[in-house]
Amino acid sequence: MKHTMRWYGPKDPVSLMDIRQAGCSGVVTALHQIPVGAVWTVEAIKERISIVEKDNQNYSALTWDVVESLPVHEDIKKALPSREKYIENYKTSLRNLAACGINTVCYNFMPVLDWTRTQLDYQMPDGAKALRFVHIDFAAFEIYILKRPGAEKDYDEATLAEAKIRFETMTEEEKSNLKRNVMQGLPGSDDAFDFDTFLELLAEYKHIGDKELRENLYYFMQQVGPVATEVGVNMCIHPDDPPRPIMGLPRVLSTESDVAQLFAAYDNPANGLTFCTGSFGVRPDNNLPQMVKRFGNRIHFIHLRTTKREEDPRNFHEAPHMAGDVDFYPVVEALLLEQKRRMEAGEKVTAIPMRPDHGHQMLDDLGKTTYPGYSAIGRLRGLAELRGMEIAIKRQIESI
Ligand code: DNO
Repeated sequence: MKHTMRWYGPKDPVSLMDIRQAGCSGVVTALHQIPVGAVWTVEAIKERISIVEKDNQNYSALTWDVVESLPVHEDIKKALPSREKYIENYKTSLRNLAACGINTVCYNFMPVLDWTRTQLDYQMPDGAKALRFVHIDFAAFEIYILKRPGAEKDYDEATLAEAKIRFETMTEEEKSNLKRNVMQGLPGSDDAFDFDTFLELLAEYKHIGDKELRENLYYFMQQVGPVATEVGVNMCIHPDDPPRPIMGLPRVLSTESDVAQLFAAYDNPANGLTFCTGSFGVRPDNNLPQMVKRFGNRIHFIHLRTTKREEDPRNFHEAPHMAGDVDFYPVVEALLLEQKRRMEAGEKVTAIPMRPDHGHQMLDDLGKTTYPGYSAIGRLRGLAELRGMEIAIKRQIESI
């Protein structure tokens, strides 16, 4: 695999040198400064490439391997008439990226929110901090803090009763932390992001159910897919996180069958997958090694991370990479066998870019402010463990 790390750009407290010294040969980044829906110009892309490559003469080389993400405008997800303009812009960005030699583009199709957690500093037994999702806290948030109309309808009696008690016993500080944590998953969120705007965004999905969102995703892929194919860009959708509907919003990329349906809607390798073990792995009904075997040639990017379901299995926290619900051995083995297949078939990309996804906040990073899940040392630990496993399995495959 090609080892990479996410880099949020020049403002990221984790430097390119940190990423290099973690043992990576590439980064995954995005032009976060460009508003969603606007074209990524060749000039802006080239500028970022030159920043990534600036120390390549003096140190081991880093390359920009994957765009994570080229975000999809909400109007496309909602199938508004203005989607045509945003789809055209998306195509232009794909052409521009290809012209600059960047051929792997990650995106997601989650309405309004991206990833969602209720706690960003869950203390692990060793004192490190992890991201966590607590079902009752989330219910308490949307019913009593956000006050989403109709939220109660999404919960059973027992959950509603528990959420009520939870809210009533929460301190003001806990309430404001919960609000801040959930809102972190909103692209571009900040303290100024008010609930009224948020509720309006949610309400705009009132008439969009599972079926409609699927149609809108497939339409998007059918439109941009031919351009991606023509210019040699592999698109790779990121699964929903958590992989189930939340806040009354449909989610259409959570399971093996969701992936299969999307692939059938535009049957071409350019319509591919970001295989995120952390997101898919939250559901016990997702068989990860089986998914790798089935979708192998469509996996263009890999996120390796695991969560641990808690006593209440609707809750999960992000576990150490080798100690969660994902059994990495068969997953990594299946991925390496896919690479072997590509090599033998003489395909262009034989080392699939992977990044250790998220990591605990630990050691020196406990005192620093970093992007939630993206501190340096926790990811370095995850990468080191995964790399060891990869080397061992590779040896084993070669010796067969
Ligand atoms: C979370 C990430 C996601 C991912 C997007 C891709 O840490 O994995 O935010 O980047 O969903 O579009």
